[in-house]
Amino acid sequence: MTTTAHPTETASAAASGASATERFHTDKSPFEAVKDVPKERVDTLAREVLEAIYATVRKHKVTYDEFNALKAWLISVGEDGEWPLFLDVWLEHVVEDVATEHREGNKGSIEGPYYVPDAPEQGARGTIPMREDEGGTPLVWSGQVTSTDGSALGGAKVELWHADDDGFYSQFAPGIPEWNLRGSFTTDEEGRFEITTVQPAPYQIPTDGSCGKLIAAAGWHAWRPAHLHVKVSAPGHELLTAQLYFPGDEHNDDDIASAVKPELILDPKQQDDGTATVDYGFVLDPVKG
Ligand code: MBD
Ligand code: FE
Repeated sequence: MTTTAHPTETASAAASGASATERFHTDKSPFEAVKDVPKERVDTLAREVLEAIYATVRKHKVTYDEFNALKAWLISVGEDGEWPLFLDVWLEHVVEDVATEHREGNKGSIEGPYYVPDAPEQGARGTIPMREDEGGTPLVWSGQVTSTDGSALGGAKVELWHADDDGFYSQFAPGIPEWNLRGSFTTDEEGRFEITTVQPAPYQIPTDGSCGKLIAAAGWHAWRPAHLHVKVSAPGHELLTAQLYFPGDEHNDDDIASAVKPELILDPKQQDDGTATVDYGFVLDPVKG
């Protein structure tokens, strides 16, 4: 195994949960986007989800003690601010699959709870904001953004965010400079970019809150493989949200968030100077209609 040592400490669940919930409240207007959804669709979705739960209750003869534990647990997920974490870890992957199944270019992967828009602009070639003593293997990543017809997309935006070598995200875990390991890059006229960053470590979702309680009670693990988050956008094209992974990570096959796809695993080359280089580009689908 060539994975980096696992971090032993975790960010406080309440701190990152509260930040994730707060950010969701301020940056999105989720109800506005569905205000015209017909009653019939809401009825179908709500009823079929409930029916799936009824079937589970009957099949496994769920007891009042279990029902009350569920009630208490659901209340505590909200109190911990962990609804974004819960939904992104256990539900988003299937929504993402459905949302991108029509694409001919990159299909992508889940956004997760820790994206922040408007990261500092770095141009086509640059180093992501990081501390002077940032841990982790330096990674030089070059690539090209193209459309499905093969044409280069100059002026495309590549937003990159990822955890540090201890598995922590800036703006969510305390004590990390704002925008650390978050940057926005813009491709040159040939659609190319070159980003210098560090390889992130495998990541354990916060275990000291309600999601951790479920994981412990069910005997699961809390690990995600090391990953880079990206959003790639260009005028006239569908926004691509994706994650990139590293070969040999033991959690590529059992990601707690079920978000690894084989085509998203990088092929980095170790260089003699201790850095790793990797070439990986994106193909965006034009918006139809
Ligand atoms: C993460 O870093 C992440 O990417 C997801 C999907 C869930 C929790 C933490
Ligand atoms: Fe992540």
